[in-house]
Amino acid sequence: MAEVTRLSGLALLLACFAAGPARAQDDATLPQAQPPAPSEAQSEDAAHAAAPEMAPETAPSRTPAPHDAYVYLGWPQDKTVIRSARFKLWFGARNIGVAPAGVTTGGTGHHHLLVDVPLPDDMNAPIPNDKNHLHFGAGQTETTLELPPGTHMLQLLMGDAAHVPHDPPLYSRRATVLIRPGPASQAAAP
Ligand SMILES: [Cu+2]
Repeated sequence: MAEVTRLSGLALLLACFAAGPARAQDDATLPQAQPPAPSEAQSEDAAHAAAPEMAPETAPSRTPAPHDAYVYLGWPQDKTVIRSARFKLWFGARNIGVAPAGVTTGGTGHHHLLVDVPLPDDMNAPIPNDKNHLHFGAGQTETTLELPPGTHMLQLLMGDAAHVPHDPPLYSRRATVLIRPGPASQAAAP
């Protein structure tokens, strides 16, 4: 009996020895940092758990394209030689409504003309707005363009209220045109 008590007393002493310095060290390295740490870790876990859910949610938030919708460049068509630096284009859409930017009515969008650039890599992002990506945010279906002589690529890409391509994206075939102003248009230019 006395033997058992001595043994358990020794075990208790050893346990205190082992726990004592360790706790002291914890206190030294993490002064008062331990109570907030678990809650921080918890909220971080929550953020991590939410992140994978949010990512797929962002992608499908793209406006669905009506399954039979398409856009097309009415003029100029592929391989057209244009005798004027300044020319009028017209374009159209079928089975999807053309609406000004900002209109969130389903089954609508507005045209964008890509000039000398490929389709955007990221179809989840708004279409850039620069001299190579022209927005027709008022719902226009024609425009007048002026391009330097030479070969140019034209392609339409529809965007939703927020200028993001539909899902799947609606774009026309790419038209390669040659701008070769004739003597008449050169003479007419001021
Ligand atoms: Cu736009």
